[in-house]
Parts: sequence; structure tokens; C-alpha cells
Amino acid sequence: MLEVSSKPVLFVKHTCPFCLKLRLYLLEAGLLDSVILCESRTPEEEEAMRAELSPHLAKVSYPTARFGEEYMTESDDIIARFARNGGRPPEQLPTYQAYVDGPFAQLLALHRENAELKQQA
Ligand SMILES: N[C@@H](CCC(=O)N[C@@H](CS)C(=O)NCC(=O)O)C(=O)O
Repeated sequence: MLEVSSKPVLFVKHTCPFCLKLRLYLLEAGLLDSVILCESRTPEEEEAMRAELSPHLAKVSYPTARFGEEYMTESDDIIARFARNGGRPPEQLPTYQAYVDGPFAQLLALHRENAELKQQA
């Protein structure tokens, strides 16, 4: 288990599109060095991460950020917090914005469509 650190800790799943959005923001804002990235790449690592997070969260979700003893699970809220604390406004980051408006928006739309089709089936 990680010690409580002065740097925020980000818990991410390797393939998660919400996690990539957060990572892109931090990369383009030049903030990657100011966080500790804890990434799961295998089912075993994901299980260990879930076991670490579940006592602190009503529902485990990725990405999760830990600021001291505080946990946050909404990617947009986490990005807004970094932006407020001296980071760059996300609207001013062209690569981040291209991901959010392009592949990320398409994934969300496909996910919604899939959920609707499943309900109708
Ligand atoms: N509203 C959340 C949604 C995040 C989300 O749905 N993440 C997925 C992973 S891509 C998740 O945590 N699913 C539940 C799980 O993996 O247990 C956000 O924007 O951060």
C-alpha cells in the first residue's frame, strides 16, 4: 500500500478513456511530475487497486485521485481542481481538447447508443 504522500496520487486503469483524458490534461499542462501515477495494467493489478480503494469509496471508479486523505472520482472535477490550483485551463490545451471533442465524445456516444439498444432488446 502507498504511504500518504504530499503529491496527489492518481489511480488509473490502463485502458480507461476517462483516465486517458485526465492523463492528457496533466501531460499537456506540464503537471505529470507533480502527481504519483498508480496504474493497473492486468486483472491482478486491477484487483489489488480495487482492494486498496474500496474502503474509501462508496463505489470504485476510475480515475480516482487522492489529495491527502480526500478522494475524488469524477475526472472533470479532478481536472478542474488541478486547473484551479495553478494548472492551465483545459479549454486552452489543444491536444486535450481534440481528444475530448473527438475520440472521447465518440466513445461516450457509442456507449450511450449501446446501452439504449440493450434496453430495447
Ligand atoms: N463520471 C466518471 C466516469 C468514469 C467511469 O465510468 N470509469 C469507468 C472506467 S472507464 C469505471 O470506473 N468503471 C467501473 C469500474 O471499472 O469498476 C468520470 O468522469 O470520471
